[in-house]
Amino acid sequence: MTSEDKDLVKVEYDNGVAWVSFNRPEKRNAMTPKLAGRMLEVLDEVEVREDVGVMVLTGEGTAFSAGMDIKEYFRDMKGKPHIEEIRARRKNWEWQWRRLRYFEKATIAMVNGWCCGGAFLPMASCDLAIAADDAKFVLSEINWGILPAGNVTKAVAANMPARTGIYYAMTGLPFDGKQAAAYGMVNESVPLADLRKRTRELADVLLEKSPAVLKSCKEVFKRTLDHNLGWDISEEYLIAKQEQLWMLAGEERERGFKQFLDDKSYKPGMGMYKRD
Ligand code: ACO
Ligand code: V55
Repeated sequence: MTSEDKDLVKVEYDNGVAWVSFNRPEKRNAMTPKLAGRMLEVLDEVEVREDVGVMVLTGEGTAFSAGMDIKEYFRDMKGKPHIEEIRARRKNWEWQWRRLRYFEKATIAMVNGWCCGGAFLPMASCDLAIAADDAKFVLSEINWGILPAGNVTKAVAANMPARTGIYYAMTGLPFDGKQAAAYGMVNESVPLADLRKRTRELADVLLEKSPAVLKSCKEVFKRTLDHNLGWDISEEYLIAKQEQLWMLAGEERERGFKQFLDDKSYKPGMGMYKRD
């Protein structure tokens, strides 16, 4: 990987947070096969860092991401062996949902501007999302003659009301950050000038938690959702994960018991116990 390829994604570490930015602002952070390769490396790097508890995914410039690069992923693939196209797509999906969806750290998508088509996937794979009020979301696939494929349709159906999702998939009309928050596609929207500060505040809430408990919390949430577990299997699964977590990180709840029941130094309903 050349240093130029490395620059396609920017990574900054700051007090427990890894700020990961798509860094192709002149192309509105359209995602290329090289960018996908770089993202896989970055995810591997961030996931094992002990000093990171939260990863924020965002974009440099005026876009979060303009989706898949229409030239490199679509037009230039014409005439190439089908297997090459399949491999390129697989690498794209790999980081965007197989890898990102169950990432070991907490993840926040910080949607600073345009979020088009294929960019819905990494956005929706993050655990939480905050948008700028005037960020623009658009399922633009229909506007150039393809489907919101590669699981984009699934990401939309899972994160907004069905009537709303199908409306935007069929019309290719844009909606802004405020609307995205009202539909539940993102947790909240704030003025662009406050976006980074607000994201930092949310990251700090997550950083107070036990990393082992937080990791399991997102994992069980997503697995019960993704596999549409029935009540019985879901109960068995959650009990099993709970017991596994107690074996691995049982001291966490002991600390909580003590501070609440003995020391009376905190109330679980009003915030976190002291971890150190
Ligand atoms: N693929 C390839 N190139 C792109 C993409 C893209 N998805 N998005 C932007 N670019 C390029 C433009 O061609 C332009 O290149 P140039 O400077 O060499 O001419 C450069 O990025 C800047 O783009 P502009 O269109 O000039 O930026 P503007 O801010 O005016 O508009 C917008 C931003 C609305 C996002 C526009 O670029 C756009 O519509 N992009 C395509 C969005 C899209 O449909 N993406 C694919 C979704 S489908 C999928 O992901 C599978
Ligand atoms: C799309 C997305 C894909 C793909 C083909 O959103 C089309 C359109 C994320 O992968 O492989």
